Amino acid sequence: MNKKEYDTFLQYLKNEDKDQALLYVLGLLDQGKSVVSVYEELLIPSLVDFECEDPNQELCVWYEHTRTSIIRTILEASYAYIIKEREQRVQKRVLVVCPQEEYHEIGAIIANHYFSLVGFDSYYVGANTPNEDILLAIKALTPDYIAISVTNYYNVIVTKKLSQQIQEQYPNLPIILGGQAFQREDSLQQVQHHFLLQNYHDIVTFKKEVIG
Ligand code: B12
Repeated sequence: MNKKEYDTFLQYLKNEDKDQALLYVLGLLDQGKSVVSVYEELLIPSLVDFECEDPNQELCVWYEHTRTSIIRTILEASYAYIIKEREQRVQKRVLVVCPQEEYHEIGAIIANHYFSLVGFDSYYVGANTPNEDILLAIKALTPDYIAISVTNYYNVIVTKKLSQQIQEQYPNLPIILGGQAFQREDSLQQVQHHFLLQNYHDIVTFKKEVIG
């Protein structure tokens, strides 16, 4: 990790300077820094290690929302570099979803980008997607895998139901789980699944396992 780059980026975020934060990251990508390095060294730590420095705690939610929104913009803007860096297509589709009530979507967007980067045709539906709509998306897109991203532990129950519905209606569709909620062993045991993937390295290993 390049500490100078991270400190510079963090300063832009602390100033809520969306334009400079975005231009800085695009500049690094133009200079040849890889998408994965940008995500792992700058974007992910800036959210995971977020600490509110304002003594007025009421304002912290606002700071958190603003930072998330800036990171989301940068993630979307980096997609052109994913197309450039993408490995040979593997002709397999992955559908990435956040279940009902799951508003945390940055992890899902990153997973979607990582699947694309290693050659999958990856589709992301959006945060807080009702189970019925996810089942319809499966019908429309006919994916080879479905990846469910869950951050909030309280959404494990709705995910358990979703996983059962998928198994009933699409018994041959492998289910991938990921996200902070599944760092807990008890959550993982509640939801039927075939794979647990949490980061870029896991996705690379998964590709080797299923594609060869
Ligand atoms: C930003 C944020 C929000 C934003 C999200 C905006 C958005 N558009 O996504 C908003 C403001 C909406 C929000 C709301 C809430 N939040 Co919040 N939020 C966060 C925060 C600060 C960052 C989350 C984030 O984006 N992290 C960065 C990403 C990159 O990390 P990640 O999600 O873990 O994803 C990584 C991996 O998990 C993995 N991954 C994730 N999914 C998948 C899927 C696959 C297939 C793969 C391969 C990998 C993968 O890849 C990513 C890269 O490594 C965290 C604090 C934290 N330390 O994480 C709290 C946090 C997640 N929130 C929390 C809470 C409690 C809430 C609220 C209930 C608060 C409230 N009272 O309103 C609501 C709940 C909303 C809901 N029902 O979902 C708690 C969750 C605790 C719990 N119960 O489990 C946390 C941990 C804060 C805390 N310490 O209490 N939040």
